[in-house]
Amino acid sequence: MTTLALFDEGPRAIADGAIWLPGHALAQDRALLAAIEQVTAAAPFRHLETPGGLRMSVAMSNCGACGWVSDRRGYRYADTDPLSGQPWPAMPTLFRELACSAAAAAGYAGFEPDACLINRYLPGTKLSLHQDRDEADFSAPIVSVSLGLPAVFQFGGLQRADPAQRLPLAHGDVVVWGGNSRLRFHGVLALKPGHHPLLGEQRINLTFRRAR
Ligand code: MD3
Ligand code: FE
Repeated sequence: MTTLALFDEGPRAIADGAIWLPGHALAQDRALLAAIEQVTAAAPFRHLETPGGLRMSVAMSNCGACGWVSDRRGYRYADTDPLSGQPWPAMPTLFRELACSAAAAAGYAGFEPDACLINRYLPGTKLSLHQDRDEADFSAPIVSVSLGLPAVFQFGGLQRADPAQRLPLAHGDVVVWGGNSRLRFHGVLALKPGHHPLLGEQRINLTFRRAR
């Protein structure tokens, strides 16, 4: 007997090296949320300071062997949470398995994330156009998982001024960014207010990275 996959529409290439897996994380949404709550009980969401002294609009936490941090000294991956001085919480097995299965479905077999950045958006939160380039090896993709309120994701080219496309990202969507898309500029428009049945008034995004 086959199971009807009513929501998972299968992989779709949205750019060279970038694959959208609509609904790929839907079946695990409750378990993912429980794991996020466990991680953020130990490493709470916080608003990092940019090197220029601005408070980031997105609230962040991490799990895994290392985590992405920003402060007056710059952007980097750190083995410990600067708030606690302790190692980041371990990456839940469910997280790792989801990231590896999504990467494999997108053609990136063998992806082994060592960091998971957890971003929290409340209404009005935005993420300005940027590149993810603090990782050691750009041959590994980044896997992103969207949960909660929908957001409009923007992705441009390899130069900040390149024209940007918009992609609506819904609860349960996974996108794998590798190959020629790995260093694209990208960002998230201000989150619109709303209510999500499972997450309430927020969006949470997980990004799985091979940082080292
Ligand atoms: C395209 N997060 O954490 S996920 C980030 O929705 C980040 O929270 C956004 O950008 C969010 O750095 C976007 C999608 C994403 C993540 C990494 C990428 C798209 C990407 C790296 C390269 C190109
Ligand atoms: Fe990014």
